[in-house]
Amino acid sequence: MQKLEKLDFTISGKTIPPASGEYFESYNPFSGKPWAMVGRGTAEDINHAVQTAKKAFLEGDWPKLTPTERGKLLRKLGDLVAENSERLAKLEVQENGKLIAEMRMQINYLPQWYYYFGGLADKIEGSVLPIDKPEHFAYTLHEPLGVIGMITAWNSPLLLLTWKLAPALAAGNTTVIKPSEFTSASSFEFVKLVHQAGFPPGVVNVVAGFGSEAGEALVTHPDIAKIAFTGGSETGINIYQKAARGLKRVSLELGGKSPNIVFDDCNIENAINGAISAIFAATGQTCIAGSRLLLQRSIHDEFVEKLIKLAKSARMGDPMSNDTQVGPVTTLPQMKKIIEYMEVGKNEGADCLLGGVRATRPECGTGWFVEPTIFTGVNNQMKIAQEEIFGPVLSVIPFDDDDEAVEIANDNAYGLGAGVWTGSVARSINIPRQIRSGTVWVNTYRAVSYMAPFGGYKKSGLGKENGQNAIHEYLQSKTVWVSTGGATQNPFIMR
Ligand code: TXE
Repeated sequence: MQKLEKLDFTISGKTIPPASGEYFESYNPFSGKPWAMVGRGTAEDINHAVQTAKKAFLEGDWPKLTPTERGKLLRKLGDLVAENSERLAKLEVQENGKLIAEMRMQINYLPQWYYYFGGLADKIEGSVLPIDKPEHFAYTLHEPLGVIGMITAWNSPLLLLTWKLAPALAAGNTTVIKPSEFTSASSFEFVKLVHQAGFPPGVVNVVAGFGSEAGEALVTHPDIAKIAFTGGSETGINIYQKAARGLKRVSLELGGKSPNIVFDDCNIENAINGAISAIFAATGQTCIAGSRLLLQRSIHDEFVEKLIKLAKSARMGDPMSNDTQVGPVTTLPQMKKIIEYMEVGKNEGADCLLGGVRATRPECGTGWFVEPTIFTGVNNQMKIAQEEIFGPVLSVIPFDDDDEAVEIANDNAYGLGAGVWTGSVARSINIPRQIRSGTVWVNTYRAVSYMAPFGGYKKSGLGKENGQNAIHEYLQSKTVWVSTGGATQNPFIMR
């Protein structure tokens, strides 16, 4: 058997093998076969990386840089990501099986985060307080937190990392990154660009490994100031509890069960395109997947018929091919989870009008594919309407009027995204106000930007990524008091 390439950690700018000497396999979801061996990080490797990042935070070149100089480094990093985008996109497809067209677009967009937060680095201003105490001068400073642990998921490894890293570095922190055990390779390649851009060694470190080993070691390490996490809600809650013991800050970008609400006054063709891309793009493996399609009863049957016709036309196959429209599922456990939910839906009494099984089309080969699936007759209390499946499985739920649409939309533990399709100006303003989720799209879906705050309500998370305020997720404020009065007074006389 051909020997697989070994992927090691980056600590202090150097390539470091795992302390245990152990590696695990990384799989290509299209072939279902391993293609590389990834270092299995343990508490020892995490401690090494955290100590390195702590040193880089406290001494050396990094804390001496002015915010303007940090901004320049970030912009240089953005340029390097742009120059290397094709290579990084292909590497991600090899590990997460998402379409090359999508990953190319995603990686080509990443430099904007480095430019935006690079530009913001020297615009963070404290304030002079119009203080009420005579003979005192008081002002505030915004200071970095220290070493940030970043734990990412497998669906969009470098995008999820960039949303954390760009503001954290702009704010002056240092980092230890623990990518998903399913998709470590692109983070290793990316960190080489960080050093090529001129960031001092130790500012950005990467240690791979499993959640219960390397991940937990990072969350519980006493020198970590904050954990920035994207992943499943149960893991997020577990991290939140563990971080609480060390009084660490957290930002958590978790799952979703987003409602996509279609009113009968909308442009039907637009809404059909929107509904399809909301659930089948990225094979449904996005936190913002529009997995609950709420259809006004008057257009239900016509809409479903057209929806199925379009969904049926999706070409499945090699995600590296520009012709493919639906790729494989990223991981074997995820594929099994999706198939289980398909069975749950059938047993709950929903009507499976499309798919509902593993895909065995010849073009899917030995890959981990499931058929795009549409359930109708779904009641919002069913498991397939309440729980995050994270796959191409759509639950169609009928409603009669605006109040009922809002009630169904909000009747869920999650609150990440929501879609509203309508031709009415009043609805386009009134319905988003009533939806309890962090983002609402009107007559569009899935749009994100470096300048638009993103994050969940309810069980979808804590904190916001993107937009100017995201930098404050990585800063803390200090108040400085200065006496201008000369002599101090008798401490036993209160003023
Ligand atoms: O995620 P995990 P999994 C959802 C989706 C999916 C489910 C499970 O529903 O089916 O989560 O996916 C690290 N301490 N999302 O199991 O476990 C882990 O190593 C510290 C939604 O892959 O949350 C990886 O780096 N870290 C989501 C990261 O957490 C731990 C994207 C995410 O893995 C840890 C992905 C621990 N105890 C899945 N346990 C989204 N928001 O888009 C795991 N990890």
